[in-house]
Amino acid sequence: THCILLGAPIDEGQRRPGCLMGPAAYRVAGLAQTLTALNHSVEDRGDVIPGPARPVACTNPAVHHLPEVIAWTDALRTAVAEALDDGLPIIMGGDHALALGTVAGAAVHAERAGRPLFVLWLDAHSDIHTVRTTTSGNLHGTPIAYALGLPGFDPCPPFPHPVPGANICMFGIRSVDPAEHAALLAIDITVNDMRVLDEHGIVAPLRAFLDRVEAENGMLHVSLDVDFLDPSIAPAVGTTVPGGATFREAHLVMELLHESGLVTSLDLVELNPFLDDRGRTAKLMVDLVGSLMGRKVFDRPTRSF
Ligand code: DIR
Ligand code: MN
Ligand code: MN
Ligand code: MN
Repeated sequence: THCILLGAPIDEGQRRPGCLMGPAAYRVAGLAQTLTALNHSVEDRGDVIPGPARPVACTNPAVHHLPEVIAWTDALRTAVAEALDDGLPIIMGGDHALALGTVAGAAVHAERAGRPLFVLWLDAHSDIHTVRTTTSGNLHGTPIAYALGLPGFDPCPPFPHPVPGANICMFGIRSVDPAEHAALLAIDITVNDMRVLDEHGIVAPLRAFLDRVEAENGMLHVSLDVDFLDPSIAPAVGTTVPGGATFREAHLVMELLHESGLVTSLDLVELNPFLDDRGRTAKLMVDLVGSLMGRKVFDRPTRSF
């Protein structure tokens, strides 16, 4: 696979400074070297540069940095849609507000390719606020609602080709705000919260989703938020929530994704290197990408017991 690294040092979608160091941390942690060692070609296109932030009217006084986030959205939509022509874009964030642009870029490309777009959201949070409903004002909590084409994004460029709720699947969810709860109930979206994973494990629900992507010849955008992982293994994130995915659960997700061969683009979001413990979270994220791109303990045929 030709892997295209895109840095997205966006920090404005939340309030704790540090995510802008994410792309540098992934480079230091050896993301490119990890991919090269797995026999992939790697092209680091450097950091995406947003255009100027232009003032916009916004009726929700809690919202902050909307002009900056819109500038990032425009720049990332174009960069991801273009990168998809050439290979597998891996977007090194940056906070989760970058997904307003990356999912839009994937949607642009999918429409051109005449294929449906599916989204796998690996996160503690459902990120389904609109610019109107967010009470924190942190736009990293909004990309799912934007991708669905929900109303409430008036100041933003319209989402190019909205993703049907049925094409979105979430894993790891354990923190949902009241307005998000209402939105999730109103939409046909698959929410595999931590309770589902406790009860059924990760394999059956993930295979069910991947089977649908394959049956429809879909493109698959994966958005991996660091807080999907349990804070005990991934401390470098501003919004830790206890009870997250374990080390093996996370690797298993990636291994199943690799076997499916379906992933067409990937976000790595919310890493805050300032909060890390000797780079362990950055290294874990790089290792998860390794599993997603084919690293395994044994390269063996299926019979193992
Ligand atoms: C919360 C937190 N739902 C908000 N969202 C986060 O501010 O809207 N998403 N941290 O990753
Ligand atoms: Mn700022
Ligand atoms: Mn998120
Ligand atoms: Mn999150």
